[in-house]
Parts: sequence; C-alpha cells; structure tokens
Amino acid sequence: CGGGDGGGDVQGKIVGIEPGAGIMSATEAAIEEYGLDYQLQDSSSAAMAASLKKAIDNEEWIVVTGWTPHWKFAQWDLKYLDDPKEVYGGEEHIATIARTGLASDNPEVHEMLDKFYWAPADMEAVMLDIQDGMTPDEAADKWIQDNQDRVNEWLPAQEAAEKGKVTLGYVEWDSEIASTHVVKNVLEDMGYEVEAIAVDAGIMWTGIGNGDFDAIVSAWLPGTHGDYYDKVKDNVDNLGANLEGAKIGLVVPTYVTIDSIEELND
Ligand code: PBE
Repeated sequence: CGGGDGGGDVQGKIVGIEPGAGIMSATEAAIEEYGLDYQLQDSSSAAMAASLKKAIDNEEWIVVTGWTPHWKFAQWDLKYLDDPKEVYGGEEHIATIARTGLASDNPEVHEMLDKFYWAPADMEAVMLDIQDGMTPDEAADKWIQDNQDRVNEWLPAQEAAEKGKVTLGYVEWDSEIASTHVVKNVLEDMGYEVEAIAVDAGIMWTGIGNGDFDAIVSAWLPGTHGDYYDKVKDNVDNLGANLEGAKIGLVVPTYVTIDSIEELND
C-alpha cells in the first residue's frame, strides 16, 4: 500500500472534492497513468479544505486535489507535486461562456460579460474575504468598491432601456463562488436582477448548452473542463478568458517529504 512514510489512516488516500469536477477525472487518470496504489475519495471543496487544516494542525501526511487560484496557498505552506507525465495539463485559463442568443437578446449584459477580466490575485482576495467570514455578496461588493476603476472598464458603452433578469450557473468551488458573485454584483449595480444558481459541474455544462443559464464564468479550459466543453461547444458563445494562470494538480503541505507524483508509491 502506498502513502509514503507519513503513516496514519490517510495512507493510500487522495482527498478529493465533488464528483463531476474536472480535477476528479484528472486524478483518476493520474492514478491510472502513474500506477498509484491510492484511492480517490469523493468529498466537497469545503470538506477538502477542512481535512487539509486538520492534517496540518497535526503535521500529518495528506494529499489533496488542489487548484490555483485558491485561498489555501495564502493560508498554509503548500506545494504542487510535480507531474512529469503532464496528466493535469499545464497552465490554463478560466473562460466566460454565454448562451447562444444572449448577444442579440441582451447586448449590454453580453458586453459586460465579454469585458470581465481579472487576475488570480483579485480572485484570491475575494476568496480570502469569504474564507474569513464575509458572505460571497459582501466580499464581491468590497472588491468592486476597492477596484471601481477596473470595474468601470467592464461596463458597456450603452445602457439598455429595459433591464430584466440574468441567470448565472456555477458550482460551489471557492474560486467560482468568488468570480460568479463579483459578476453578479456588477450586473446588479447596472440595474439587473441576477440569480446565481449553484449546480453540479455536469448540470452547469448541459445547462449552458441548453440555454438554461445566460452565462457561466467558470469554464476551466482547455484541460479541466475540456470534455464538458467539447460536448456543447457548437451550441454556446465562448467569450474567452476572464482569468489566466489557473492550474490544477495534487497538493501537499510543504513538510511532506516527496516532490513528485511519481514518488507517491515509494
Ligand atoms: N476546480 C475549480 C474545478 C474547476 C474550478 C479546479 C475544482 C474542477 O476541477 O472542475
């Protein structure tokens, strides 16, 4: 049984997140490709972070499915395990995807979504405030107040005469809670009624393909959500990157003595 020299009952386990996340299927592929004697545990993003905290408090061995941007890197000393087979892909971007038809139905909203672009440090600031106890709307609103010049660049040139309702689909991953609520609050400040609808990853992708949501800002491409995207790409409007420098992989506390996924079986 694998698990390195860390000991304890976490040996041979990788603490995962919600089934359906791209990082879960990538990790199943990594277990296969590296021949790891490990099992991937389904969990949730919040429970994964709680497991990480508990392990770090006790200086225990732990391996989690991790991603950047994420507040955990500001909170604790963590490292990605090297992935020489590049199962997790390299750096990727997070894209905004609109339903086909939004551009003609609601050009003002489409324009704002198209212009929405920020940096990993921005997203992390919102994530940290949520982690520190703010509601997603409070943290998003604070970021907007602190960055009004940037937000102004996202605002459309023309105001629509009638402002209706906008729906945003997302998954309750910490990163996507942050981005979706920033966009929600910007659209609300423009005068729209916005509903942010939390669903599973599969539902988010079939939903945007079917036009059930106006948009999603949570498309991790080209790797993490590549399979989901391929199924709907002919039926959606890809507005391009809203963030560059995203990454997924296996993450451990720095005191864990290995540096590569290949060493997990040692
Ligand atoms: N994540 C966060 C998601 C995408 C955003 C990396 C956990 C996933 O694996 O699908």
